[in-house]
Amino acid sequence: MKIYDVEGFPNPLRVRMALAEKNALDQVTFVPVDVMNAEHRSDAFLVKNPAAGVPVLELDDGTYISECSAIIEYIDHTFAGISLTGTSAKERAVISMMQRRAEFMVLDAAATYFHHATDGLGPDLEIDQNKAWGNKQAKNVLAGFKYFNTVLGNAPYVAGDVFTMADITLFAGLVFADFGKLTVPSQYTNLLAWRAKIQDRPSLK
Ligand SMILES: N[C@@H](CCC(=O)N[C@@H](CS)C(=O)NCC(=O)O)C(=O)O
Repeated sequence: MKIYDVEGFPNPLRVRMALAEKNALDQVTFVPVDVMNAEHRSDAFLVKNPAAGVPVLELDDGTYISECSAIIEYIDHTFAGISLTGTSAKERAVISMMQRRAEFMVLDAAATYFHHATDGLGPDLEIDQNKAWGNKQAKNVLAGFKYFNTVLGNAPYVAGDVFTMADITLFAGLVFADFGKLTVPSQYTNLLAWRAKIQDRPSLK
């Protein structure tokens, strides 16, 4: 299988982390996408992902799968190792809920702030910026930090007792927040301690 992505970007990091957690990085061929020159908006790439984003997984039968949560579902069910998406009905539902919260409350909000209220990827790519909308999302990111600081005061990981896809999404959200220079306030000690713990995982080395 192939993964079209850009090394070092927050969403591609999610999938690379999932593969690393499964010890499966060597099972995939990474194909770099020239996002800075808008390759992801070309007709050829839009066939792979109409949302014009990376990463995209291409299976050996030619199926394209985009959206990190869907790609990680595929990875989780394909490779052995720890479960990233849960096994029981309750685990799967809670992980899915918490990963979606991490996505919209932190990661997507930080991405929107970065693209709309900062220089983002530069003037050639950041067309139709809406600064007010971007700045509103920065407030949402701060609310997300507060929420997850509380969550992580009650449990060691985002979806409970074990590391899952929800932790991957929140971690990537903090990376995206860094891109936009949105720092986690120092009083959010649970969130900061969790971040240090995740940073220490072999999958991030
Ligand atoms: N919801 C998508 C987000 C994908 C996404 O936005 N990726 C970013 C890279 S971190 C991208 O391709 N950005 C290109 C752009 O903003 O033009 C996912 O889960 O994969």
